[in-house]
Amino acid sequence: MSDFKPTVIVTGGAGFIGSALCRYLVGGGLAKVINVDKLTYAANLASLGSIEDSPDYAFRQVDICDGAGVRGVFEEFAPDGVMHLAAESHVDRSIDGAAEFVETNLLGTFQMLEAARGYWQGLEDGRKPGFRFLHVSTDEVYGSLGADGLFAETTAYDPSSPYSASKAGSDHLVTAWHRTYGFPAVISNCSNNYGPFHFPEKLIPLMILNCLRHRPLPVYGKGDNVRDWLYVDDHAKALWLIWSKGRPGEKYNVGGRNERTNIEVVRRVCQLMDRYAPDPPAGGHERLITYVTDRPGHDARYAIDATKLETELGWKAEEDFDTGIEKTVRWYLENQDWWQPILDGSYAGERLGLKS
Ligand code: NAD
Ligand code: TDX
Repeated sequence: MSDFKPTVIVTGGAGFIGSALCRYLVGGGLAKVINVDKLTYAANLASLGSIEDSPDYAFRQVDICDGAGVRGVFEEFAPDGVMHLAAESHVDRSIDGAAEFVETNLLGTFQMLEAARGYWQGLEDGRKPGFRFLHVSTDEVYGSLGADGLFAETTAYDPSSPYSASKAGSDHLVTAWHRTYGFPAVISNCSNNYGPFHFPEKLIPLMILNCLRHRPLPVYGKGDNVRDWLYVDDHAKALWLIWSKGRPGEKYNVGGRNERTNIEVVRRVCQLMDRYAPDPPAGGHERLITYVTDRPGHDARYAIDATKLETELGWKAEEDFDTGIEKTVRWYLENQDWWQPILDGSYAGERLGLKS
Protein backbone atom coordinates (compact mmCIF):
# COMPACT_ATOMS: atom_id res chain seq x y z
CA MET A 1 0.00 0.00 0.00
CA SER A 2 2.98 2.35 0.34
CA ASP A 3 2.81 3.01 -3.44
CA PHE A 4 -0.80 4.18 -3.17
CA LYS A 5 -1.15 7.69 -4.56
CA PRO A 6 -4.43 9.23 -3.39
CA THR A 7 -6.56 11.54 -5.51
CA VAL A 8 -7.21 14.79 -3.67
CA ILE A 9 -9.41 17.76 -4.51
CA VAL A 10 -7.53 20.96 -3.59
CA THR A 11 -9.83 23.99 -3.56
CA GLY A 12 -8.19 27.37 -4.09
CA GLY A 13 -5.21 25.72 -5.79
CA ALA A 14 -4.56 28.79 -7.95
CA GLY A 15 -3.99 30.98 -4.88
CA PHE A 16 -0.84 31.57 -2.84
CA ILE A 17 -0.91 28.61 -0.43
CA GLY A 18 -3.00 26.36 -2.67
CA SER A 19 -0.51 26.62 -5.53
CA ALA A 20 2.40 25.84 -3.17
CA LEU A 21 0.44 22.80 -1.97
CA CYS A 22 -0.31 21.62 -5.53
CA ARG A 23 3.36 21.97 -6.49
CA TYR A 24 4.39 20.03 -3.38
CA LEU A 25 1.87 17.20 -3.84
CA VAL A 26 2.29 16.75 -7.60
CA GLY A 27 5.99 17.63 -7.79
CA GLY A 28 6.75 15.31 -4.88
CA GLY A 29 4.70 12.45 -6.31
CA LEU A 30 2.55 12.37 -3.17
CA ALA A 31 -0.93 12.71 -4.66
CA LYS A 32 -3.00 13.22 -7.79
CA VAL A 33 -4.48 16.70 -7.52
CA ILE A 34 -7.72 18.16 -8.85
CA ASN A 35 -7.45 21.92 -8.46
CA VAL A 36 -10.93 23.43 -8.04
CA ASP A 37 -10.76 27.21 -8.27
CA LYS A 38 -13.13 29.98 -9.34
CA LEU A 39 -10.18 32.15 -10.46
CA THR A 40 -10.89 35.35 -8.54
CA TYR A 41 -8.56 38.35 -8.64
CA ALA A 42 -6.24 36.46 -6.24
CA ALA A 43 -5.78 33.43 -8.49
CA ASN A 44 -2.90 32.97 -10.88
CA LEU A 45 -2.54 29.86 -13.02
CA ALA A 46 1.02 30.97 -13.83
CA SER A 47 1.90 29.80 -10.30
CA LEU A 48 1.20 26.24 -11.46
CA GLY A 49 3.34 26.27 -14.61
CA SER A 50 5.79 23.70 -13.21
CA ILE A 51 3.06 21.04 -12.83
CA GLU A 52 0.34 21.97 -15.34
CA ASP A 53 1.37 19.25 -17.83
CA SER A 54 1.68 16.49 -15.24
CA PRO A 55 -0.69 13.51 -15.60
CA ASP A 56 -1.22 13.84 -11.83
CA TYR A 57 -2.71 17.34 -12.15
CA ALA A 58 -6.09 18.57 -13.39
CA PHE A 59 -7.82 21.93 -13.13
CA ARG A 60 -11.54 22.68 -13.03
CA GLN A 61 -12.82 26.25 -12.91
CA VAL A 62 -15.68 25.90 -10.42
CA ASP A 63 -17.14 28.26 -7.81
CA ILE A 64 -17.37 26.37 -4.50
CA CYS A 65 -20.72 28.10 -3.88
CA ASP A 66 -22.09 26.17 -6.87
CA GLY A 67 -23.20 22.91 -5.25
CA ALA A 68 -24.01 21.15 -8.53
CA GLY A 69 -20.64 22.17 -9.98
CA VAL A 70 -18.80 20.86 -6.93
CA ARG A 71 -20.76 17.59 -6.93
CA GLY A 72 -19.81 17.17 -10.58
CA VAL A 73 -16.12 17.25 -9.68
CA PHE A 74 -16.62 14.53 -7.05
CA GLU A 75 -18.45 12.37 -9.60
CA GLU A 76 -15.83 12.93 -12.28
CA PHE A 77 -12.75 12.21 -10.18
CA ALA A 78 -13.92 9.98 -7.28
CA PRO A 79 -11.36 11.46 -4.87
CA ASP A 80 -9.90 10.03 -1.65
CA GLY A 81 -10.26 13.36 0.09
CA VAL A 82 -10.37 17.14 0.03
CA MET A 83 -7.98 19.87 1.08
CA HIS A 84 -10.18 22.95 1.26
CA LEU A 85 -8.30 26.24 0.89
CA ALA A 86 -10.57 28.32 -1.38
CA ALA A 87 -11.46 31.52 0.42
CA GLU A 88 -11.47 35.27 0.27
CA SER A 89 -8.29 35.84 2.25
CA HIS A 90 -7.48 39.54 2.60
CA VAL A 91 -8.51 41.28 5.83
CA ASP A 92 -8.47 44.79 4.32
CA ARG A 93 -10.80 43.76 1.49
CA SER A 94 -13.20 42.23 4.05
CA ILE A 95 -13.40 45.66 5.72
CA ASP A 96 -14.26 47.31 2.38
CA GLY A 97 -16.93 44.71 1.60
CA ALA A 98 -17.77 41.55 3.53
CA ALA A 99 -20.35 39.98 1.19
CA GLU A 100 -17.93 37.81 -0.80
CA PHE A 101 -16.27 36.67 2.42
CA VAL A 102 -19.59 35.46 3.83
CA GLU A 103 -20.52 33.86 0.51
CA THR A 104 -17.29 32.01 -0.25
CA ASN A 105 -15.93 31.36 3.22
CA LEU A 106 -19.20 30.41 4.90
CA LEU A 107 -21.65 29.35 2.18
CA GLY A 108 -18.92 27.93 -0.04
CA THR A 109 -17.58 25.83 2.82
CA PHE A 110 -21.15 24.64 3.49
CA GLN A 111 -21.47 23.55 -0.16
CA MET A 112 -18.11 21.77 0.00
CA LEU A 113 -19.13 19.97 3.20
CA GLU A 114 -22.47 18.86 1.79
CA ALA A 115 -21.02 17.70 -1.54
CA ALA A 116 -18.21 15.84 0.24
CA ARG A 117 -20.54 14.30 2.83
CA GLY A 118 -22.95 13.00 0.17
CA TYR A 119 -20.05 11.54 -1.80
CA TRP A 120 -18.41 10.02 1.31
CA GLN A 121 -21.66 8.40 2.46
CA GLY A 122 -21.96 6.71 -0.92
CA LEU A 123 -18.42 5.35 -0.92
CA GLU A 124 -17.90 1.60 -0.77
CA ASP A 125 -16.79 0.23 2.60
CA GLY A 126 -13.19 -0.26 1.48
CA ARG A 127 -12.68 3.43 0.66
CA LYS A 128 -14.92 5.11 3.23
CA PRO A 129 -12.63 4.90 6.31
CA GLY A 130 -9.69 6.52 4.49
CA PHE A 131 -11.60 9.57 3.26
CA ARG A 132 -10.49 12.89 4.80
CA PHE A 133 -11.67 16.49 4.50
CA LEU A 134 -9.05 19.01 5.65
CA HIS A 135 -10.41 22.50 6.24
CA VAL A 136 -7.59 25.06 6.09
CA SER A 137 -8.16 27.94 8.47
CA THR A 138 -6.33 30.73 10.20
CA ASP A 139 -5.06 31.73 13.63
CA GLU A 140 -7.07 34.95 13.22
CA VAL A 141 -10.17 33.07 14.47
CA TYR A 142 -8.66 33.27 17.98
CA GLY A 143 -8.62 37.09 18.00
CA SER A 144 -5.74 39.04 19.50
CA LEU A 145 -3.13 38.09 22.09
CA GLY A 146 -1.64 40.48 24.61
CA ALA A 147 2.10 40.69 25.18
CA ASP A 148 2.31 37.09 26.46
CA GLY A 149 0.88 33.70 25.67
CA LEU A 150 0.28 31.59 22.58
CA PHE A 151 -2.77 30.33 20.69
CA ALA A 152 -3.46 26.67 21.49
CA GLU A 153 -6.04 24.44 19.82
CA THR A 154 -8.21 24.97 22.90
CA THR A 155 -8.13 28.79 22.76
CA ALA A 156 -11.67 30.24 22.52
CA TYR A 157 -12.68 31.84 19.23
CA ASP A 158 -12.84 35.66 19.29
CA PRO A 159 -12.56 36.97 15.70
CA SER A 160 -12.14 40.70 15.03
CA SER A 161 -12.51 41.24 11.27
CA PRO A 162 -15.21 40.24 8.78
CA TYR A 163 -12.60 37.91 7.28
CA SER A 164 -11.74 36.16 10.53
CA ALA A 165 -15.42 35.98 11.56
CA SER A 166 -16.24 34.25 8.27
CA LYS A 167 -13.37 31.80 8.79
CA ALA A 168 -14.47 31.17 12.39
CA GLY A 169 -17.99 30.41 11.16
CA SER A 170 -16.63 28.00 8.57
CA ASP A 171 -14.59 26.22 11.25
CA HIS A 172 -17.74 25.79 13.33
CA LEU A 173 -19.59 24.28 10.35
CA VAL A 174 -16.78 21.77 9.85
CA THR A 175 -16.77 20.80 13.54
CA ALA A 176 -20.55 20.40 13.49
CA TRP A 177 -20.37 18.15 10.41
CA HIS A 178 -17.95 15.91 12.30
CA ARG A 179 -19.97 15.81 15.51
CA THR A 180 -23.38 15.47 13.86
CA TYR A 181 -22.71 13.25 10.86
CA GLY A 182 -19.44 11.58 11.87
CA PHE A 183 -17.95 13.24 8.77
CA PRO A 184 -14.15 12.66 8.80
CA ALA A 185 -13.04 16.28 8.86
CA VAL A 186 -9.96 17.85 10.41
CA ILE A 187 -9.11 21.56 10.80
CA SER A 188 -5.78 23.37 10.63
CA ASN A 189 -5.28 26.92 11.94
CA CYS A 190 -2.17 28.58 10.59
CA SER A 191 -0.31 31.81 11.22
CA ASN A 192 0.79 34.33 8.55
CA ASN A 193 2.38 32.71 5.52
CA TYR A 194 4.97 34.31 3.27
CA GLY A 195 7.10 33.23 0.32
CA PRO A 196 7.09 33.17 -3.50
CA PHE A 197 3.86 33.67 -5.52
CA HIS A 198 2.26 35.80 -2.75
CA PHE A 199 -0.30 38.30 -4.08
CA PRO A 200 1.10 41.83 -3.65
CA GLU A 201 -1.78 43.18 -1.55
CA LYS A 202 -0.18 41.39 1.44
CA LEU A 203 2.45 43.07 3.63
CA ILE A 204 5.70 41.41 2.53
CA PRO A 205 5.29 41.37 -1.28
CA LEU A 206 3.78 44.88 -1.19
CA MET A 207 6.86 46.19 0.63
CA ILE A 208 9.26 44.49 -1.80
CA LEU A 209 7.47 45.82 -4.88
CA ASN A 210 7.05 49.32 -3.40
CA CYS A 211 10.80 49.40 -2.68
CA LEU A 212 11.46 48.53 -6.33
CA ARG A 213 9.11 51.30 -7.48
CA HIS A 214 10.46 53.87 -4.95
CA ARG A 215 7.01 54.14 -3.44
CA PRO A 216 6.17 54.78 0.25
CA LEU A 217 6.09 51.67 2.47
CA PRO A 218 2.77 52.05 4.36
CA VAL A 219 3.10 50.79 7.94
CA TYR A 220 -0.26 50.68 9.73
CA GLY A 221 -0.38 52.46 13.10
CA LYS A 222 2.92 52.29 14.97
CA GLY A 223 4.14 49.12 13.26
CA ASP A 224 4.19 47.32 16.61
CA ASN A 225 1.59 44.64 15.75
CA VAL A 226 3.13 41.17 15.90
CA ARG A 227 2.63 38.34 13.41
CA ASP A 228 4.10 34.80 13.57
CA TRP A 229 5.59 34.18 10.11
CA LEU A 230 5.61 30.78 8.41
CA TYR A 231 7.29 30.00 5.09
CA VAL A 232 4.61 28.75 2.72
CA ASP A 233 6.40 25.51 1.76
CA ASP A 234 6.54 24.54 5.46
CA HIS A 235 2.78 25.08 5.58
CA ALA A 236 2.27 22.84 2.52
CA LYS A 237 4.21 20.04 4.27
CA ALA A 238 2.13 20.48 7.41
CA LEU A 239 -1.11 20.30 5.44
CA TRP A 240 -0.09 17.02 3.82
CA LEU A 241 0.80 15.53 7.22
CA ILE A 242 -2.48 16.68 8.72
CA TRP A 243 -4.53 15.40 5.77
CA SER A 244 -2.78 12.03 5.66
CA LYS A 245 -2.14 11.41 9.40
CA GLY A 246 -4.30 13.81 11.41
CA ARG A 247 -7.18 12.46 13.48
CA PRO A 248 -10.74 13.29 12.32
CA GLY A 249 -12.48 15.75 14.61
CA GLU A 250 -9.17 17.26 15.74
CA LYS A 251 -7.68 20.71 15.19
CA TYR A 252 -3.99 21.36 14.57
CA ASN A 253 -2.30 24.74 14.94
CA VAL A 254 0.48 25.52 12.45
CA GLY A 255 3.04 28.24 13.10
CA GLY A 256 6.68 29.00 12.54
CA ARG A 257 7.71 30.27 16.00
CA ASN A 258 8.89 33.39 14.16
CA GLU A 259 7.26 36.35 15.85
CA ARG A 260 8.15 39.75 14.42
CA THR A 261 6.66 43.23 14.73
CA ASN A 262 5.55 44.64 11.39
CA ILE A 263 8.19 47.35 11.52
CA GLU A 264 10.89 44.69 12.04
CA VAL A 265 9.62 42.88 8.96
CA VAL A 266 9.59 46.04 6.86
CA ARG A 267 13.09 47.03 8.00
CA ARG A 268 14.38 43.54 7.15
CA VAL A 269 12.91 43.81 3.67
CA CYS A 270 14.59 47.22 3.28
CA GLN A 271 17.97 45.80 4.35
CA LEU A 272 17.67 42.94 1.85
CA MET A 273 16.66 45.36 -0.88
CA ASP A 274 19.69 47.51 -0.02
CA ARG A 275 21.84 44.39 -0.52
CA TYR A 276 20.23 42.86 -3.63
CA ALA A 277 18.74 45.92 -5.38
CA PRO A 278 20.78 48.89 -4.14
CA ASP A 279 20.04 52.34 -5.43
CA PRO A 280 22.85 54.58 -4.06
CA PRO A 281 21.71 57.88 -5.60
CA ALA A 282 18.27 57.54 -3.98
CA GLY A 283 19.57 56.23 -0.61
CA GLY A 284 18.64 53.30 1.65
CA HIS A 285 15.16 51.86 1.30
CA GLU A 286 14.21 52.62 4.93
CA ARG A 287 13.72 56.22 3.81
CA LEU A 288 10.47 55.02 2.21
CA ILE A 289 8.89 53.84 5.49
CA THR A 290 5.69 55.83 6.09
CA TYR A 291 3.37 55.41 9.07
CA VAL A 292 -0.27 55.53 7.96
CA THR A 293 -3.76 55.30 9.50
CA ASP A 294 -4.20 52.04 11.35
CA ARG A 295 -6.36 49.14 10.12
CA PRO A 296 -9.78 49.22 11.87
CA GLY A 297 -10.01 46.39 14.41
CA HIS A 298 -6.29 45.64 13.98
CA ASP A 299 -5.33 42.60 16.11
CA ALA A 300 -2.24 43.37 18.22
CA ARG A 301 -0.47 40.03 18.27
CA TYR A 302 -0.76 36.50 16.87
CA ALA A 303 1.52 33.65 17.98
CA ILE A 304 0.98 29.93 17.57
CA ASP A 305 1.81 27.02 19.83
CA ALA A 306 2.48 24.24 17.29
CA THR A 307 3.39 21.60 19.90
CA LYS A 308 0.52 19.27 18.98
CA LEU A 309 1.49 19.16 15.31
CA GLU A 310 5.17 18.77 16.18
CA THR A 311 4.75 15.99 18.73
CA GLU A 312 1.78 14.09 17.31
CA LEU A 313 2.60 14.28 13.61
CA GLY A 314 6.35 15.00 13.67
CA TRP A 315 6.21 18.30 11.77
CA LYS A 316 8.88 20.95 12.14
CA ALA A 317 9.31 24.21 10.22
CA GLU A 318 12.48 23.97 8.13
CA GLU A 319 12.77 27.65 7.28
CA ASP A 320 13.36 30.36 9.86
CA PHE A 321 12.41 33.95 9.14
CA ASP A 322 15.92 35.11 8.19
CA THR A 323 16.43 32.40 5.56
CA GLY A 324 12.83 32.52 4.33
CA ILE A 325 12.64 36.28 3.89
CA GLU A 326 15.92 36.33 1.96
CA LYS A 327 14.65 33.62 -0.43
CA THR A 328 11.41 35.55 -0.81
CA VAL A 329 13.02 38.89 -1.65
CA ARG A 330 15.32 37.24 -4.17
CA TRP A 331 12.38 35.38 -5.77
CA TYR A 332 10.51 38.65 -6.39
CA LEU A 333 13.62 40.24 -7.86
CA GLU A 334 14.03 37.30 -10.25
CA ASN A 335 10.36 36.85 -11.21
CA GLN A 336 9.07 40.16 -12.49
CA ASP A 337 7.19 38.27 -15.23
CA TRP A 338 4.97 36.77 -12.49
CA TRP A 339 4.07 39.98 -10.65
CA GLN A 340 4.19 42.70 -13.33
CA PRO A 341 0.89 41.59 -14.97
CA ILE A 342 -0.80 41.83 -11.54
CA LEU A 343 0.44 45.39 -11.00
CA ASP A 344 -0.66 46.28 -14.55
CA GLY A 345 -4.07 44.68 -14.05
CA SER A 346 -5.99 43.70 -10.94
CA TYR A 347 -4.00 45.42 -8.18
CA ALA A 348 -1.54 48.31 -8.47
CA GLY A 349 -0.70 48.68 -4.77
CA GLU A 350 -3.45 51.01 -3.56
CA ARG A 351 -4.45 51.22 0.15
CA LEU A 352 -7.36 48.94 1.02
CA GLY A 353 -9.50 48.60 4.14
CA LEU A 354 -10.36 52.17 5.12
CA LYS A 355 -13.93 52.36 3.82
CA SER A 356 -16.56 52.44 6.52
P1 NAD B 1 -5.42 33.45 -1.77
O1 NAD B 1 -6.33 34.64 -1.66
O2 NAD B 1 -4.04 33.65 -2.29
O3 NAD B 1 -6.11 32.35 -2.71
C1 NAD B 1 -7.44 31.98 -2.57
C2 NAD B 1 -7.84 31.15 -3.80
O4 NAD B 1 -9.20 30.74 -3.62
C3 NAD B 1 -7.76 31.90 -5.12
O5 NAD B 1 -7.12 31.13 -6.10
C4 NAD B 1 -9.22 32.14 -5.46
O6 NAD B 1 -9.47 32.19 -6.87
C5 NAD B 1 -9.90 30.93 -4.83
N1 NAD B 1 -11.31 31.20 -4.55
C6 NAD B 1 -11.82 32.28 -3.90
N2 NAD B 1 -13.16 32.19 -3.88
C7 NAD B 1 -13.49 31.03 -4.49
C8 NAD B 1 -14.72 30.38 -4.76
N3 NAD B 1 -15.90 30.92 -4.41
N4 NAD B 1 -14.70 29.18 -5.40
C9 NAD B 1 -13.53 28.63 -5.77
N5 NAD B 1 -12.33 29.22 -5.56
C10 NAD B 1 -12.31 30.40 -4.92
O7 NAD B 1 -5.42 32.79 -0.34
P2 NAD B 1 -4.23 32.06 0.44
O8 NAD B 1 -3.43 33.09 1.13
O9 NAD B 1 -3.58 31.09 -0.45
O10 NAD B 1 -5.07 31.29 1.57
C11 NAD B 1 -5.56 29.97 1.33
C12 NAD B 1 -6.34 29.51 2.56
O11 NAD B 1 -5.48 29.50 3.68
C13 NAD B 1 -7.52 30.39 2.91
O12 NAD B 1 -8.58 29.56 3.34
C14 NAD B 1 -7.01 31.24 4.06
O13 NAD B 1 -8.06 31.62 4.93
C15 NAD B 1 -6.06 30.28 4.72
N6 NAD B 1 -4.92 30.90 5.45
C16 NAD B 1 -4.12 31.80 4.83
C17 NAD B 1 -3.02 32.33 5.51
C18 NAD B 1 -2.08 33.31 4.87
O14 NAD B 1 -1.18 33.82 5.55
N7 NAD B 1 -2.19 33.60 3.58
C19 NAD B 1 -2.79 31.95 6.83
C20 NAD B 1 -3.64 31.02 7.44
C21 NAD B 1 -4.70 30.49 6.73
O1 TDX C 1 0.37 47.81 3.74
C1 TDX C 1 0.29 47.16 4.80
N1 TDX C 1 0.84 47.69 5.94
C2 TDX C 1 0.77 47.06 7.15
O2 TDX C 1 1.27 47.58 8.15
C3 TDX C 1 -0.36 45.88 4.88
C4 TDX C 1 -0.97 45.26 3.66
C5 TDX C 1 -0.41 45.27 6.12
N2 TDX C 1 0.12 45.84 7.21
C6 TDX C 1 0.08 45.12 8.51
C7 TDX C 1 -1.27 44.57 8.91
C8 TDX C 1 -0.91 43.29 9.65
O3 TDX C 1 -0.62 43.58 11.02
O4 TDX C 1 0.92 43.97 8.33
C9 TDX C 1 0.37 42.82 8.98
C10 TDX C 1 0.14 41.74 7.94
O5 TDX C 1 -0.93 42.18 7.12
P1 TDX C 1 -1.50 41.28 5.92
O6 TDX C 1 -0.38 40.93 4.99
O7 TDX C 1 -2.69 41.98 5.36
O8 TDX C 1 -1.90 39.92 6.68
P2 TDX C 1 -2.89 39.64 7.90
O9 TDX C 1 -3.95 40.67 7.99
O10 TDX C 1 -2.05 39.42 9.13
O11 TDX C 1 -3.57 38.25 7.42
C11 TDX C 1 -2.79 37.24 6.76
O12 TDX C 1 -2.42 36.21 7.67
C12 TDX C 1 -3.48 35.43 8.22
C13 TDX C 1 -3.61 36.64 5.61
O13 TDX C 1 -4.00 37.68 4.72
C14 TDX C 1 -4.83 35.90 6.13
O14 TDX C 1 -5.51 35.25 5.05
C15 TDX C 1 -4.37 34.85 7.12
O15 TDX C 1 -5.48 34.22 7.69
